[in-house]
Amino acid sequence: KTDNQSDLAVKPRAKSQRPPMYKVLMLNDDFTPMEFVVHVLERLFNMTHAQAIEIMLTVHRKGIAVVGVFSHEVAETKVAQVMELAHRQQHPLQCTMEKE
Ligand code: NFA
Repeated sequence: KTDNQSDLAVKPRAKSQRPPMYKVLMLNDDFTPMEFVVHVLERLFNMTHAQAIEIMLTVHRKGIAVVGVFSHEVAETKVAQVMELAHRQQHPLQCTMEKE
């Protein structure tokens, strides 16, 4: 018997698909203090002080940088937490997310 006509036709295996991941991006502005951005990166993105300074300076120089890649739910939470902290201190810091 050939495969296609057999009684036990084999279904194509569903491709194992990983959930889509989302980049969290931080944007530069002229007003948010550098040390506040460093604090946010340490506090919410579990970076060391050295890593946080490096990423903050990348945002400062290039205008934008990826600060982490997460599931949709975690990325949304991180963005909301950054915006909340910034707003509470009246800093205009902006954070957004985009599908990888
Ligand atoms: N550009 C800001 C300043 O010179 C620092 C900054 C870095 C702001 C990264 C936002 C993001 N004080």
